[in-house]
Amino acid sequence: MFNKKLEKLLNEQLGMEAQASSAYLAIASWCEINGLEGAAAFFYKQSDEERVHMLKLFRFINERSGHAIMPALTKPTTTFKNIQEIMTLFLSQERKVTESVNKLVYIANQEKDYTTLNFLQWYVSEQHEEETLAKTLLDKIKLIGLQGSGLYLIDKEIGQHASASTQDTAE
Ligand code: OFO
Repeated sequence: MFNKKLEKLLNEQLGMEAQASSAYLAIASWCEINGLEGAAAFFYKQSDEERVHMLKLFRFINERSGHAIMPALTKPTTTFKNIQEIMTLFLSQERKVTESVNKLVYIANQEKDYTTLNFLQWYVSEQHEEETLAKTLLDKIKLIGLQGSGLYLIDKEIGQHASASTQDTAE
């Protein structure tokens, strides 16, 4: 019998992944219409990845004889000041998700649900990767600045990570 407390929390996690996918899609669209090709490619990709993370949770919950439920999503932010604001949002969004994953790990351990604990390890390392990437990109924006050709260089740099992070969507 699948632990009801964990089923509920995993469903909430699934909602967070869906919300992140929607938020990154809105960011990608804004970047695209504002000439930020690299950032648009990056966030379209991030959005796809979050959807994959959501689907993994769907499948896992149902495999454990629970019921995965798609929640209602809130409308994401659709306009932004600049790429620095976007990257700051990206980092804080990822930190929120990490916190939630950590809470899940703690409870899975407490409940002695070792299958869920094992399943969550993938999310733990994924969050570490994403947070590191968000922080690196934000640091680069601060270092290079958005003046003159800075914005062009930043956009190019971010775009390079769109083709580098293929790990999740390939699964
Ligand atoms: Fe789902 O990987 Fe970050 O949020």
